[in-house]
Amino acid sequence: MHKWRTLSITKPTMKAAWWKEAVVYQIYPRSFMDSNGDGIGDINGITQKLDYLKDLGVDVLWLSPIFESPDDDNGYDISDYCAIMEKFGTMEDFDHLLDQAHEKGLKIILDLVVNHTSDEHRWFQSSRSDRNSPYRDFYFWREEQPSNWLSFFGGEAWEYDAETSAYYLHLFSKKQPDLNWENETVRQEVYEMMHFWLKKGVDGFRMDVIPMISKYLNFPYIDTNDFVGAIENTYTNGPRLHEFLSEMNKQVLSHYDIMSMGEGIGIKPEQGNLYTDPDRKELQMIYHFDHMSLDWGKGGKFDPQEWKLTDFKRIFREWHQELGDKGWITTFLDNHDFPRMVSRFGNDVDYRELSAKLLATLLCTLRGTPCFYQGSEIGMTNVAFESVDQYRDIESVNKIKEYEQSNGDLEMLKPILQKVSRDNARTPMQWSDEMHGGFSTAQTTWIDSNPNYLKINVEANLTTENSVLHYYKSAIQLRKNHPTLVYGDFLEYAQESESLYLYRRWDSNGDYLILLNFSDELHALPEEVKAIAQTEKLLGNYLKESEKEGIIRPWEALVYRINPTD
Ligand code: TEU
Ligand code: CA
Repeated sequence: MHKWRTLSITKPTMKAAWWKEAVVYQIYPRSFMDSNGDGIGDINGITQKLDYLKDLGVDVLWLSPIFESPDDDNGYDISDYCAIMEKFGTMEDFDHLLDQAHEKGLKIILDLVVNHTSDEHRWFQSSRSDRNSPYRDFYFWREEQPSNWLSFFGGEAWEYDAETSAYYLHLFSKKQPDLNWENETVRQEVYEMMHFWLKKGVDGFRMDVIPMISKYLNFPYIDTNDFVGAIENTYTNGPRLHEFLSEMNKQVLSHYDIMSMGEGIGIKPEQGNLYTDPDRKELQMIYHFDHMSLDWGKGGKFDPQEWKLTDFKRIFREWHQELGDKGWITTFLDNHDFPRMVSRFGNDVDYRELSAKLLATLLCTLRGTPCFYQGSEIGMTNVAFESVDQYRDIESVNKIKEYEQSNGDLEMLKPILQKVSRDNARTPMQWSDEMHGGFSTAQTTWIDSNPNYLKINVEANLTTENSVLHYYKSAIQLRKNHPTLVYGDFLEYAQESESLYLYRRWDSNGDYLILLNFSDELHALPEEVKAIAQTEKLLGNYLKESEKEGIIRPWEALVYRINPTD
């Protein structure tokens, strides 16, 4: 009966840290809350909602960029790192937000976007206008086009600039020239800017495309049919990357008790510890994309394929094994760059609430710091925009243009956009069933709301006992009350199942069993799991107990504590 108690209980070697125990909540400021009725979310809007966030139980708020920017890529193109975007408010508004957040025990981390700046940043302006400018070498200028690199947002990554008769590198849009980290002054400027925010009391950074800051200076040719391969093999993990990160740690990060969370694009499990092993003194954690990109086809993100649970499980298993008791990851299933998690990994039609709750259970019981994106806590879904004119994201807009120019049938593109566009996650937060979901009192907002706000909104969730929101609160509290769910070891059952994700988290403080059914069908639990006896149920997303024993219902999520046996 108790054969599964034979797990050898070892002493935990994983070091405890507040940022491992924390739950992160990402805010996309322009879509969170509009306080002044201009149709754009803003900083004061966030301040208004701090009590809501505190009540949800999250600890750290990651704000997508709030800095001055011409907004070519919604603020990921920064023209002044130390100024607030006018649309979002003022520096006083920000100081007030930080103050209020701290008063409530919430931390705030900012988006550090230093692989590139805006082309409207004064460094680039000077660099472009004068070949002898001290800023010339802040960017990559070449007389001849060095290679065939492609940009993430379509077209070539080397842009010819007529003003100065040379090519510059931009891995993202033309308005996002890549910074040359080989130049020591660039690095010093970045570190100084980081100190500016940290001295204000900011609690850390999420670091945008950080694996890309060191370039292979021969800019090797890529296989243009394999963009994912180009990212992994050529654009990321350049020769001086770890040198730069150690330097940043030494000069900046190590001076504060803060969170550092790298966007881990292009990082493979075997590289995870190079970034996050504490002994190496670089970053605390990264979030890898392996489970997010597994359905990108050869042509990249706009060529979606179905994902498989076995791949998903294998990825987390491999990361877990590779990191061991050293490095650490952030876990996430969506953010402002991806479709909504319930639409992608759950079933947003027949089992929206159950599957949203299941995904929350997953993130709150996996090893890694969970990072939730605004709106997931009420089960917000992808949006089916009827017209391509409703898209705002540069990635989608460029794709639409490309289609138009090649006489592609836009009707064919529509279902793809509805599935993969980043705007799926960028529609306004749904607070109530009022106009624009209570996000704004303006007639029109910068992007249309998802019409399902009539049904899916915070107010309705607050007043419904069994709502997704209330479940989130319980799942978050569960993680906080049981540190084994943070630090414990990880053991899987039925690895080959395409429907069931079944695992155990355990250490000398406790032993937990997590059962997740990622399918629309009822399944029998494997014998080895049924044999685990004497358990206490801590969390479940169905109201009633199942009448049959040993089965798990569609999208059912269960967390048990396995009682110690003698
Ligand atoms: O994203 C990095 C990135 O590579 C994304 O382009 C991602 O691959 C893509 O969104 C998937 O479709 C970061 C930011 O999160 C993103 O919003 C920015 O557009 C990008 O960097 C440039 O700063
Ligand atoms: Ca506003």
